[in-house]
Amino acid sequence: MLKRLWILPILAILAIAVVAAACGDDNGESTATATPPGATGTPRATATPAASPTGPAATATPAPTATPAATATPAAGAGEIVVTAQAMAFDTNSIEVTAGQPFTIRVNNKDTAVHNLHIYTQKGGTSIAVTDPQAVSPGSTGTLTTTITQPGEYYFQCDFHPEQMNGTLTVK
Ligand SMILES: [Cu+2]
Repeated sequence: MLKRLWILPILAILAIAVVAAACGDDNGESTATATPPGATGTPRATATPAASPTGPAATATPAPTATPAATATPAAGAGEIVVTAQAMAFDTNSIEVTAGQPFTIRVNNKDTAVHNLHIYTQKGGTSIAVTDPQAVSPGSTGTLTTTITQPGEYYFQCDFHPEQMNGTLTVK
């Protein structure tokens, strides 16, 4: 009788344990399955937008650095016209400037002869302006700065080689 009395509670405990284990497994599986989609989806969505703002902010920083460089380039070349003298010739026979605005012509003498650039009202006309110095030595530069208020076509030449080196200065 004693042995049977011991067995009953043990069987009951085992039965309860099996049911509890079964329920526990079901709860564990259902809970585990439901949690991942909700939990995983939310953090990922939050993480993506957080990373994106960081990227554009870092890209925007180098942009301001590029702006000053671009602004400096046009400002330096705005009022100056460069003309090269080489092989007894100017590299252009046409220069255009704006009426009433000061302009500078820089003559780079890359030749072995002396040159200059002289502006006249017309060929054989009245002098308006000439480079400083008036005789630009080989390998050096001369500059001419003036303002012409009257629009029209003017004449420029090298006084040392007027037939080979000349052109038209247009004032608009
Ligand atoms: Cu010349």
